[in-house]
Amino acid sequence: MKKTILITGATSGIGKATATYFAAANGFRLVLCGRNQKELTRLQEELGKATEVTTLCFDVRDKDKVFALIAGLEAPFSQIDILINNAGNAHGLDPIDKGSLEDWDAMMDINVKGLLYVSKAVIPQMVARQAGHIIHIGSTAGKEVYPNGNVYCASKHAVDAINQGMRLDLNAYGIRVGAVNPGLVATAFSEVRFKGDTDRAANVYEGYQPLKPEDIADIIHFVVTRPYHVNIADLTVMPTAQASSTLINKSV
Ligand code: 8X3
Repeated sequence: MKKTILITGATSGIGKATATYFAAANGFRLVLCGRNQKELTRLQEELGKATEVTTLCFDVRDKDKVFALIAGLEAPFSQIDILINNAGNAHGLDPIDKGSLEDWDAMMDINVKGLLYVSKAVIPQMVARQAGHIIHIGSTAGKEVYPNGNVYCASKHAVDAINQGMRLDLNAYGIRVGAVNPGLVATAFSEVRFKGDTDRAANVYEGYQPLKPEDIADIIHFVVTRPYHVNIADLTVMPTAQASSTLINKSV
């Protein structure tokens, strides 16, 4: 029987790679969520050749829309078996005394509060069925703090805490909860962080082999396809060239 997988932030980066990966894999139908209706529609057309796909256009910050659209899902998409909390962004890389309030709001609102809204919209049906799987896309920035990472790192440390807390609280219902925490992945992440400064963004991934979004999609698929008694609770993945947020070997 096919499982329904809901992916937030599905129109770019790790989310899009994960949607593409699961469409090609056997046994999954997709609920793709994102802010870009045009790209959602394009993905629905492309991936719809391989499996059933529906789309929900919302910003995870818009809690009314998040709850309304998820509640409005119809069969065969209404039972969400797997939730991938992927939507997230970095805004700026400034020392704490120079950071912008808008950037701070965006990171806390999207990475933390948005993740909570989507989770709260999905968890009750999982509790009722006493089954389900929630995977948070955290970050190495949720495991260590690096210079100028301040609020972004705080938001990802919050994801780490939410992952642990959710696993504790949903344990009684037999729901699997875990996180995948990537290090440096070559996506539009740095372009967003540096607000379109493509040279600065490209520099982040230059001189070594970063992870590709497909590498993370492959790992998420591994996590999802373990037997039900196996829960990957917390997985950190970095490029071989990366040992920490600040130590990258550019000679390998
Ligand atoms: C993305 C990885 O190192 O830019 O979360 O924080 S990093």
